[in-house]
Parts: sequence; C-alpha cells; structure tokens
Amino acid sequence: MDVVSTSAMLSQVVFLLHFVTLTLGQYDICKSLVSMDNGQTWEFYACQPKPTAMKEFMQITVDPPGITCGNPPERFCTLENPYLCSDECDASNLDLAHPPQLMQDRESTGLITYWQTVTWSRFPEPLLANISLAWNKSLELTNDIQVTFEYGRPTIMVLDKSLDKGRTWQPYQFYADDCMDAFGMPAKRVQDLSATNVTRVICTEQYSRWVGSKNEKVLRFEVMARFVIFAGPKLLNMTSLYTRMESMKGLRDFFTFTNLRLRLLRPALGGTYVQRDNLLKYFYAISNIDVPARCKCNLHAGQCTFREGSLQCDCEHNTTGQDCSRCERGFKAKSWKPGSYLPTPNGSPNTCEAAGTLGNCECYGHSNRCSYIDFINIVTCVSCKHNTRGQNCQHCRLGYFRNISAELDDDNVCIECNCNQLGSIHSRCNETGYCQCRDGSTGPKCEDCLPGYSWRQGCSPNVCDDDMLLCQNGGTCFQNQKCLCLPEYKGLLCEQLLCEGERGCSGASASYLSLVAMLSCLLANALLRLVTAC
Ligand SMILES: *[C@@H]1O[C@H](CO)[C@@H](O)[C@H](O)[C@H]1NC(C)=O
Ligand SMILES: *[C@@H]1O[C@H](CO)[C@@H](O)[C@H](O)[C@H]1NC(C)=O
Ligand SMILES: *[C@@H]1O[C@H](CO)[C@@H](O)[C@H](O)[C@H]1NC(C)=O
Ligand SMILES: *[C@@H]1O[C@H](CO)[C@@H](O)[C@H](O)[C@H]1NC(C)=O
Ligand SMILES: *[C@@H]1O[C@H](CO)[C@@H](O)[C@H](O)[C@H]1NC(C)=O
Ligand SMILES: *[C@@H]1O[C@H](CO)[C@@H](O)[C@H](O)[C@H]1NC(C)=O
Ligand SMILES: *[C@@H]1O[C@H](CO)[C@@H](O)[C@H](O)[C@H]1NC(C)=O
Ligand SMILES: [Ca+2]
Repeated sequence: MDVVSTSAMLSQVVFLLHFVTLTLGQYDICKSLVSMDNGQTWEFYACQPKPTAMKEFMQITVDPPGITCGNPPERFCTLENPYLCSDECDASNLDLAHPPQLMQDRESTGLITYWQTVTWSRFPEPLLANISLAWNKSLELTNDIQVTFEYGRPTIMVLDKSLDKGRTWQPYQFYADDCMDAFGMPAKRVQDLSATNVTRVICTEQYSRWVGSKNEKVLRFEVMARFVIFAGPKLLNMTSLYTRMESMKGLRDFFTFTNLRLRLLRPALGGTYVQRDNLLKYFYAISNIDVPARCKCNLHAGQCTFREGSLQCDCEHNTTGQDCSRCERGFKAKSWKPGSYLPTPNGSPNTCEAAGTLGNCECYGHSNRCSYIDFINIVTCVSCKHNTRGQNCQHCRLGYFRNISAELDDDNVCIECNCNQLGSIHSRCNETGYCQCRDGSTGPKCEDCLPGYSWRQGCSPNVCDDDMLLCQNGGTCFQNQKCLCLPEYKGLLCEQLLCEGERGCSGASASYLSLVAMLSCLLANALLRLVTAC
C-alpha cells in the first residue's frame, strides 16, 4: 500500500488502524481513512463479518409431526440402565418436556437440556426423524458443526444442506457404524482427503460407533480438518487457504449453505442387535447443535445484523441486498463483482462505481464506457451489453422486449422475442413479447396456425381437412395437402368422375360409360341423317 503521510499524527492513526487490522485478523475492515499528499482519502478493502454462533439465529423444525416425546407422556430407559425404565417424558410438564428449542438454548443454569424423540416402540418399522435448520441467509462455515447427542449417537444418519433456502438439497456427509452396509459407500475420514478432493462427500464411521453414551457424545462435520489441508496444521498459512478459496472451483460453495438438515435414520443400539423386549431404550436425544459460521456477504460487509426476522449483511462498497450481491442504485457504472481475497493481505474490494464517475451518464450497468458526441452535445453509453441499446442503454435491442419483472439494471432486462422465422413477418415483437404474424399463423411467437391452415414451412391454407374441405367419393385427406382419390375420381376434393366425357377408360363402369357414349353418337348421327333427309 502506498500511504504517503503528510503529518506525523495522521500516519500514527494509519499505523494504528493497520495494527488493528492485523490483530483482528484478515478482512475485518472494509475501509480506512488514509492520508495522501493531497489530503485524506478512504481506502477500501475486501471485508467479511466475524464468525458467529449461528445456533442463536436458526429456525428449527422437526419431522414427522409427533416425533417429539411427551404427548402422550411416555416412559423410557437408557442403554446404560436398560432395566430402570422410570424416566418420563411429558410435554405438559415443564420439567419433563423435551421440545426442539432445547437444541439451541444456552444452558445458562448449567443443566443439560435436550430435545428427545418418542421411543422405538414401533420396531421393526424404522425410527426416523428429520431436523431442519433454516437461517434464510447464506452462511459460510468457519469451524466444525457439532451435534451433541445424549444417550448415544445415531448409528445411521445423513447431514444434508441447501444453498437456496430449502428448494433443493444435497447430501453433505453420511454417518454410519457400517458405511458399506448403510449406504454402499466405503468408510472415509476427512484426514484421507487431499487438496484435490476436499469437497468430496464422504461417509464416515467415526461418530457412529458405540463407545458408551457418556464418552463420545459429539458428532462433527469437520471444517477445521478441511481448512488444515490448505492452511497447515495450526492454520498458520491462511493466505494459502484464501488463495484456494479464490481459485478452486466449488471450494467456497462447499462451505456455504442457507439450511441444514439432519436425517436420523437409526438410533444408537448399544450393541449389535435391537433388543425387541426392551424398545424403551431406543430414541434420539440432542442437547446442542453448534454451527459456527459467518454471513456470506461477498466480501462487501464487515458486519451482519439481525433485522426484520433474518440476518442481513451491512453492505459497504456501495453494494446492497441480503448478501451484498447487487450494486446500489446509482452505482451501476460497472457490473457487480464479489470482493476478492487476493492480492493478500487486503484483497480487492471491487467496489461498485457511481454512475457519475462516467461523466454523469447512467448506463444501468450495461456499459462501462461513455462517449461525448460533440456536434449534438450529448454523452452516450458505448457498446451497451445484455441486448440493450439507447443513450443510457435503457431500451431493448430490436428483436428483444422488456422483462417487466426485472429492474432496468438487471442483466436479464431484455428477453429475446424468439419469433418463429417462418410464421412471423420480422423478428421484432411488441412490449409483451408478441410477434407480428404472417397470414394464417398465430400465437405469441407465430408458431401456430389458424383454423383452416396447417404448418408446411409456415402456415399454408388447407387443401382438404376434416371439417369444411372434406374429400368426396371415398377419398382421404393426406396431410391437409391433397385428397387421395379412389381410382374412378379426380379433382381437388375427388368431386369429379375420372372418365366423364372422355374415351379410353377401362374397367366395368368405364365400358358401361363408353356404351352410353357410343349410343348417343349413333343417335346424333341418326338425327343428322334425318335432317339431311329433310
Ligand atoms: C426427511 O426428509 C426427506 C427429504 O425431504 C424425506 O424424504 C423424508 O420422508 C423425511 N423424513 C421424515 C421422517 O419426515
Ligand atoms: C427471508 O429474507 C428475505 C430477505 O431479507 C426476506 O425478504 C424474507 O421475508 C425472509 N423470509 C422469511 C421467511 O423470513
Ligand atoms: C483423495 O485423494 C487422495 C490422494 O490425492 C487419495 O489418497 C484419497 O483416497 C482420495 N479420497 C477420496 C475420498 O477419494
Ligand atoms: C503458504 O502456502 C503457499 C502455497 O500454498 C506457499 O507458497 C507459501 O510459501 C506458504 N507460506 C508460509 C508462510 O508457509
Ligand atoms: C459509496 O457512495 C458514497 C456516496 O453515497 C461515497 O461517499 C462512498 O465513498 C462510496 N463508497 C465506495 C466504496 O465507493
Ligand atoms: C426476467 O427477470 C427476472 C429477474 O431478474 C429473471 O429471474 C427472469 O429469468 C427473467 N426472465 C427471462 C425470461 O429472462
Ligand atoms: C401485443 O400484441 C398482443 C397480440 O396482438 C396484444 O394482445 C397485446 O395487447 C400487445 N401488447 C402491447 C403492449 O401492445
Ligand atoms: Ca440444550
């Protein structure tokens, strides 16, 4: 950084600020005031919010309904004390209830509190439960997810994640006491992974084996062990991690999520088999779920706050949106970009630029260049992208129409008309995307035919059809193009007899006809003779 100090005091401030930056860790501040030759100026850095205990903000849902114990009240025992089934779960009694929120409470009294399910009294029907955790915000894991199970960890479980607020899900990690048996996957540990396959979804047996329920209560999704692959055993080389985050496809997304889901598929057994005569000792109980993460703000915010029911980035660099994933209004001179961890140590802020910096010409983010046209004295945007045109890139190019659900600065603002070439007069359409159709064609894109027309390189009038233009005398209509007539008939609709008034016909009916013709000739001749005779 080229900081040229003008006064000793200011450089002291600057020094302190940088010192603070170092002690807080990397990417903690978004900007600082630095002194230059010509006064003070803001310098901007890539920044991200601090890691937070995200369990405070999660919305928990458990499925199926009725999976939480206590309604009706139920007795249970534990794997360690299988014959002392005197414990009770009762949803209507505060001291004996085990509702889902006990997975995220702070346990300030020192007492372990936990969510508990009904017992496996319906064995051999499986005991299944889903725990869905929603934040309505993109988050990035900064440390291991830890789920604390009381009375034993499940012997089969899947951790799923969603990146799109629960619309689509993907498995994050599989857990089983026998991975091959449960999922047909070989057992792996994160320690087996290397830089090239760190984002592989694995099945681990590390957290499902029975070791007594008091010894090992925690099930992890290992984040630190994955960071260590890049940053070294004590995370001393974070530069290396951040460089990889930037360059390795899918690595940042691997640690990103908006929702998590624990699918509990089989509880702890405390042995190899399920004891049918004592099913009251099988259930799930979770006392805590730790999710250490930070808000994903695309390196444009140093803070994230809980507002209007969800976490939101406090966006800097003139960006906006829940994840700072757009440029603010009036700052769309360039297309939006996330900040970058590189070059270290401060990264690149990739700030959104005020439209004003281009000579007061707003291009709605569709062009980075303006040009001054001297003789008409206007500034105009050059090479509008995203199929826009106009002085401010505010119109759609010919052949495109305005997407009403998109803002003017949206990349998707212009939609291709997509007029059918054969059915329409030209490639332009009106404001609602309707094309201008040739005779006989119809539909928004002119790809359909009106009644009485059919598609043959565009719509052409039917020669025959099943309604108005019926083929006659037993003829059949071939692809609306022509009637296939019986041998005796001809004409567009087979309406004419083939041999009427003609000679040279063959077949029975034809010879009958020629007989008639011959007779009439004879008659005519006879008449002729009569006349001559007169
Ligand atoms: C858990 O979620 C999965 C995926 O949506 C679903 O198939 C399954 O039926 C759910 N299980 C329970 C017990 O609700
Ligand atoms: C999720 O967050 C968005 C953006 O802040 C907000 O508009 C929406 O209402 C939130 N939805 C819920 C269910 O909280
Ligand atoms: C990951 O790659 C390493 C070597 O690069 C290999 O030993 C290991 O088996 C791989 N892990 C998985 C899960 O494929
Ligand atoms: C950090 O890792 C990178 C490569 O990943 C390496 O080039 C650099 O020398 C390492 N720095 C330290 C201080 O170990
Ligand atoms: C953002 O815009 C404000 C004016 O609204 C300006 O003072 C500030 O310096 C801008 N920040 C960045 C990072 O461009
Ligand atoms: C219209 O704009 C919205 C908002 O950007 C976008 O989601 C949608 O895909 C666009 N529609 C088309 C047809 O491009
Ligand atoms: C576009 O054309 C269609 C069909 O001709 C018509 O219904 C629609 O009102 C037109 N829209 C506009 C904005 O003119
Ligand atoms: Ca608890």
